[in-house]
Amino acid sequence: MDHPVGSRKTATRHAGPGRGETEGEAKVEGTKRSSAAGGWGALKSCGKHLLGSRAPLSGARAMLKANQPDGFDCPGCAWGDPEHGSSFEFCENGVKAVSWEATDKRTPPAFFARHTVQELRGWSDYALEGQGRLTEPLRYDPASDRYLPVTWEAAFAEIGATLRGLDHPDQAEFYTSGRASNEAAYLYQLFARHYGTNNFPDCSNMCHEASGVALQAAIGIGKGTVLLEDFEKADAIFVVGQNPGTNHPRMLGDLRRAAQRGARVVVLNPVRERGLERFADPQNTVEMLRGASAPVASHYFQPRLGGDMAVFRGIAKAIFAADDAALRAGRPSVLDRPFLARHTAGYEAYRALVEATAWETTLDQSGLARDEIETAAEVYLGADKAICTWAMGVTQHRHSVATIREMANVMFLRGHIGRPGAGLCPVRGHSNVQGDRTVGINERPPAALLDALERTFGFPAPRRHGHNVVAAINALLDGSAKAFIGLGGNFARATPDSCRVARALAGCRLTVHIATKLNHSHLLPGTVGYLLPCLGRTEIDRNAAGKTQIVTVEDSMSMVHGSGGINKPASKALRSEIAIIAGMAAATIGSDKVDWAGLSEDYDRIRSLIEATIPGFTGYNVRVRRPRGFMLRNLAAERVFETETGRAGFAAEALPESTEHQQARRAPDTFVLQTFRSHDQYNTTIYGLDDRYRGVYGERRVLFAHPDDLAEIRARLGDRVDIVGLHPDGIDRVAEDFRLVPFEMPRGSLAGYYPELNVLVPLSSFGTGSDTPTSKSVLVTLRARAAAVAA
Ligand SMILES: Nc1nc2c(c(=O)[nH]1)N[C@H]1C(S)=C(S)[C@@H](COP(=O)(O)OP(=O)(O)OC[C@H]3O[C@@H](n4cnc5c(=O)[nH]c(N)nc54)[C@H](O)[C@@H]3O)O[C@H]1N2
Ligand SMILES: Nc1nc2c(c(=O)[nH]1)N[C@H]1C(S)=C(S)[C@@H](COP(=O)(O)OP(=O)(O)OC[C@H]3O[C@@H](n4cnc5c(=O)[nH]c(N)nc54)[C@H](O)[C@@H]3O)O[C@H]1N2
Ligand SMILES: [Mo]
Repeated sequence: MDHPVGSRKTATRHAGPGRGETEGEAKVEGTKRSSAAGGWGALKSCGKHLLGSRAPLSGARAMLKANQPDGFDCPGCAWGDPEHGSSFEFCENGVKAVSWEATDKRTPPAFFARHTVQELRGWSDYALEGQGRLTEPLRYDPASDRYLPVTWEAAFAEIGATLRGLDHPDQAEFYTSGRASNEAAYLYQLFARHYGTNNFPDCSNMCHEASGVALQAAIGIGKGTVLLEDFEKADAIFVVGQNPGTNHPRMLGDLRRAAQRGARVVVLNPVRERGLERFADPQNTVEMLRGASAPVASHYFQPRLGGDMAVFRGIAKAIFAADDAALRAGRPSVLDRPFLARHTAGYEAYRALVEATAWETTLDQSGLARDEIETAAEVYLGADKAICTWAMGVTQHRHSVATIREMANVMFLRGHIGRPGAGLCPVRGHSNVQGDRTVGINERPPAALLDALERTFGFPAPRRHGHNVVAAINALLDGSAKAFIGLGGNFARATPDSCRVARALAGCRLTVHIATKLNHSHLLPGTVGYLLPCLGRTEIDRNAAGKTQIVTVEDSMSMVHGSGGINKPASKALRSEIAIIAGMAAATIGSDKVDWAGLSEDYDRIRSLIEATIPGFTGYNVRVRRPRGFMLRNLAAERVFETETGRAGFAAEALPESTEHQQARRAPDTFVLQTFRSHDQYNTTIYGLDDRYRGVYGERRVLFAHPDDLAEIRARLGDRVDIVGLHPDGIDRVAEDFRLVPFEMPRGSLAGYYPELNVLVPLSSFGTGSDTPTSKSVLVTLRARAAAVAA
C-alpha cells in the first residue's frame, strides 16, 4: 500500500491490499471453532513454516537450540525458560520466528536494482519481508529512486558527518525495537548520550510502558515479581487482557499444568480466545496420540474493552463486603492484616474510595454482571497464593496506569506479593524489551545512570529528558527533529496514525535503519537514507580473530542469560548490531573516550562496562555463562519496596469519568475498536494470512463483531465496510474494505488486526502517565463500501 500523506481535513485512506496480500481463496469460519489450541494444528503449521522458509535443515537444527543453555534466546517472546532446560520447549510461534530469520531467501542489490522505492511502497508488509534477508549496506539514491550498494565505511562516514551537522543532538531520534540484546542496547544508549541526547523512543512506549510506570509507583520497581516456579505453586492465576495461545505459547503450557493440578485460571478478555479455553500440549505424546486436550480457564469473563479497572474495583468491593461479613460473624479478617500494616501505605484511603464507588458505575464500565465479579472475588478469596498476569489488553488504554495500580491494590489486600506462588506478572512482548530498559534505553534516565556514565567515560551526559515515541513523532512532524536512527523495528507501521508518521520519516534529513529484512519504514528514506543489514540472533557472530561472541537478554522474570547463534550468517557482508553501532559512533564522535572498535571486538568488554555502570550485574561475564544465567535482584519480590514511602503503595483513583464504551453508547452508530494480533504474525511481520484459532484463513482485512451487532450492520451496510475514525481532532481517518466476521465478544465492540488498522489509531490519544497510544480502544463508525465507491 502507498503512504498517502494525511493532513488536517484530508482523508487519509488506506488503499486496498497490496501485492501478495491474498494467498489463495480467503475463507472465514467465524466462531466455528471445534478443536483446542496447540495440538496437531500447531505441529502441522510448524512443518509448513520450516519448509516454507526454504531452510528446513538450518531452521529445524536452530529450533533444537532455541532457549537451551548452549543455544540462542528465542526471538519469539519474553516468556521465561524452565529451570530444567534439558527438554526442548516446543512452541509453534517460536518455530515461525526462527524460520523467518533462517530463510534462504535474499534481497541482494540486484533486487533493489529491479524495483524503485516508490514501487516497493505499493507492496504489502507480507510481500516485503517475504523477499528474504537483506545482504548488503544500502544508500538511497534520490535520482533513480533506488537503494544502491555502498561500503560500510562510506555509510558510517556520511552518517557521522550528517549527525555532526545537526544544530543540536536533540534533533536526532534513536529508536529501539525490543529484540536488541543488552550489549547492543547498552552501546546504543552510550552512543546517543555521548553524542548528546536522551531521545530514546522505544517500542516499549507502545507496549508495557503503563506497567513500568504503575509498578514503579506501586512497588518501587517497574517489573514483575514472579518467577516461572511460582506458576507451579499458585492456587489462582488471573490472566488479564492477553492471548498467550498466540503470543506466549510457552506460557500456555505453564497455565495448563497449573489448571491440571487444580489451580483456578481466571481469564478476563472481551474476546473468547480458544487458546485460553482448551490446549493440547504438543510436547505431550500421549495426549497428541489420543487427540486429547485439557481445559485452561476455570472461569472466563468477558468485560468490555477498557473495563478491567472497574472489574478489579468490583472485586475489591466484594472482598471488603466479605471482610465486613467475616468480622461481624466473629471470624478472622479475610485480608492479610499484618502485611497491610507492615508493608503498605494508603490502605484506609483506598478502602474508603472503593466503598464510595457505586456498583452501578462499576458494572456499567466493566460490562460484567455483579455475580460474575463476585465469583471472581470468591476465587481470589479462596486462594492462598494468587498471581495476576497481563499484557496489551490492559496497557493500551487511556487509563492503563490506573488499571494496573488497581490490579496491584487488589493483590496487596491478601499480601500476594513477595512470597512463593504469588505476585504481579506483566507478560512482556519483544524478547529483550525488559533488558533494553535495564541497560539504559530510557528517555527519562535516572540521575544515577548519568552519573555513572560520566564517572566511567568522562563525557558530560545530557540531563534533559528526551523523547518517547509520541514526542518523537510530534518532533519529526513539526520539524524540530531531523534525523531518525532505528535499531530494528518498523517504526512507520507500529506507530499510530501511519500516514502522518510516514510523512514525518520521509521529511527527515537523515534516516538510518538497522534491520534484517525489508519493511515499510525503510521505504521512507530521508534526504540521506541508509539501510544497514545486521546479523540475526540465530546466526554465528565471529570477531576478526575468529572467536564466536555471545550476547545476553533478560526475560519477563528478570532472568539474564546468554544467547549465541548457530546458523551461518545470511550474507558475508552482514555485521552485528553492535559492530554497526560502534561504527556509527566512532564516525560521529570519535574514539577518545570510548574504544568503540575494541568493544565490538569483544562483547565481554561491553558487559564489563555494564557491570561498572548499571546495578545488579556484578560478575556479569562469569554468571552469564552459567547454564540458566542469573536473576537480577528484584527487591519487591523480597518485600522491600523502594517507593517514596518505602512501602507498597495503594492508589486511590476514581474510575474514569467515562469509558469509550460509555461514550460510544451515547452516540449513534459508534463502536469501540481494538487492534490485536493474528496467530500468523509477529507484530508488523506477517508470517501468513491465517488466524487459525479464530477460524480466519487467507485474509487479514477482517473485522470481528458481536453476532447481533453484525446482523444489524449487515442489514444496513452489507458484508464489507470501511472503518471511519471518530477521534475529534480534525483529522479524517479511514481504513477501507474490511469483511465482517461474527465473534463472541461484548456488543458495541469491534476487533481487527494491527498493523493494518493503525491508520485509525490517533497519535493524540494516549494513556495518562504512559503516553502509550490507545490502540485497544478506538472510537469508530462504519460505512458501506458501495457508498464509499459511489462518493
Ligand atoms: N506470535 C507472536 N508472539 C508475540 C507477538 C506477536 O505479534 N506474535 N508480539 C509480542 C509483543 S511485542 C507483545 S507486546 C505481546 C503481545 O501479547 P498480547 O497482549 O496477547 O497481544 P494482543 O494480540 O494485542 O492481544 C491482546 C489481548 O487482549 C484482549 N483485550 C483487548 N482489549 C482488552 C481489554 O480492554 N480488556 C481485556 N481484559 N482484554 C482485552 C484481546 O482480546 C486479546 O486477546 O506478544 C509478544 N509475542
Ligand atoms: N495498533 C497497534 N499498534 C501496535 C500494537 C498493537 O497492539 N496495536 N502493539 C505495539 C507493540 S506491543 C509493539 S512492541 C510495537 C512493535 O514495534 P516494532 O518493534 O517497531 O515492530 P516489529 O514489527 O517488531 O519490527 C519488525 C522489524 O524488525 C526488524 N528485525 C527483526 N529482527 C531483527 C533483528 O534481530 N535485528 C534488527 N536490527 N532488526 C530486526 C525487521 O526488519 C522487521 O521488519 O508495535 C506497537 N504497535
Ligand atoms: Mo510489545
